[in-house]
Amino acid sequence: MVWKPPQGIFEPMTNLRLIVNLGAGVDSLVGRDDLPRNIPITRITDPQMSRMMAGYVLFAVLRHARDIPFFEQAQRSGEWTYRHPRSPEEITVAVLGLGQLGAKAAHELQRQGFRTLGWSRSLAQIDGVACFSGMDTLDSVIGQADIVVLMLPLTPQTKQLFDRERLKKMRPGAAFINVARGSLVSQAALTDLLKSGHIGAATLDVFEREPLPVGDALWSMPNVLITPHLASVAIPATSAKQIAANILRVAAGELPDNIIDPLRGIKPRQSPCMEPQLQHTEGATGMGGPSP
Ligand code: OXD
Repeated sequence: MVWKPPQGIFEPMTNLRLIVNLGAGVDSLVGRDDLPRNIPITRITDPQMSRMMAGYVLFAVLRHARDIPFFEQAQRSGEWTYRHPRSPEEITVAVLGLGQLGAKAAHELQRQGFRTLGWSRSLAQIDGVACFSGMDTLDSVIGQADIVVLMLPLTPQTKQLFDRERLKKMRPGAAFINVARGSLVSQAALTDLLKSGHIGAATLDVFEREPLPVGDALWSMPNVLITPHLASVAIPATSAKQIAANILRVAAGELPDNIIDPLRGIKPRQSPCMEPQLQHTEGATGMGGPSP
């Protein structure tokens, strides 16, 4: 069972039958050249992790949507300042990445009444969510959103996908939430755009370097909330059952569940919120990575 295993660790393990990634993100395994051949690699995907992630995303979106940072600031100055609440229908939230975690978060957001857009490499279908796919739609999805939520997997194709140019496509004053991976984003550009106010606020759970170094400008920015990579974590009680079931499958000569392809990432599969007839647009996006 591994989480960010060091290079070469598997070489002496000649009896290895199964590798379990102790988390949902498989970016530390994809594309490595030291993985044993023909040994299945699985990841943890349990509904409680999706629920925990959806809870964090809902909190972060509601925090921005209900102007909570404004009231926190007003309280610090001892001011009773009224700002009329907006209704969720007036607020557009874009969820980028509609894998198991992203689909659940998008589903919860639309249930709250937000105008919810979803974007993923392969076209998804989620009730009440306007779904888009393909690189040619990404900037327009970002440009419509008051709140952008990043939930994409990190792959060679998505690394730094949110560079300065793309971040500038966000609506002036929009909020940015990243619960996926820091390296999807140019942190320097994000910091500059938060300073200039082009990006109005951010909730960041992940960073290019973790822990976020002492003295990083993001720490002291009043429009940034930082949490230490805990939006969702593997839950031992439920993960252990999933791992045990996979060990039994392998022992019985069967293939385990939740296999990932170490060359591509997560194997395309349906998310619980998606309809059976997924329309795959593979190739059209120019992204060869896993189904986000
Ligand atoms: C994960 C994570 O990928 O915690 O599970 O980031």
